[in-house]
Amino acid sequence: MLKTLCIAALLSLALFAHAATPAPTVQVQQAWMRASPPHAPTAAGYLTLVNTGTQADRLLSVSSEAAERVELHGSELQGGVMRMRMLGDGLALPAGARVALAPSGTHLMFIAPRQPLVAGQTVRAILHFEHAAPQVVDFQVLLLDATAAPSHHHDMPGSKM
Ligand SMILES: [Cu+2]
Repeated sequence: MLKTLCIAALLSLALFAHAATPAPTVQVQQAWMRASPPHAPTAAGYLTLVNTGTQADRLLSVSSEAAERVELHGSELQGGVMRMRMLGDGLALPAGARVALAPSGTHLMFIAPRQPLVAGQTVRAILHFEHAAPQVVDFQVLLLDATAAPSHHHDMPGSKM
């Protein structure tokens, strides 16, 4: 009887401890890409990340079987030309913050997509965070002129967009 009570107490303690330290959580919203012609050297992916956890997190990398590799890029205006740079140490996601990846800003760069991106399809990728568990995301492919978003030029070797 006493033993049973002890186990019950331990179990409830364990449950309480678990509830007191929620797992880091990052919500993914509005993941999309623009449809691209065959043999396009790159394709940009956009999404919004919301850190609903209580500690800062970081998007470290992205993997996808739809491209040779996926890089995290920032964009900045230099002499009237939008240039991008690789974010080597990832993207900071402060606790409670909503971080939008959008045209002319931070984006995911799918290098050498294995297939043309066709509107209506989805492109699957996996987001890897510093704390949160890896997360599978399906990017919705939209028509090239589906949004009024400004064009985004990439000055990468071999990239002619
Ligand atoms: Cu880029």
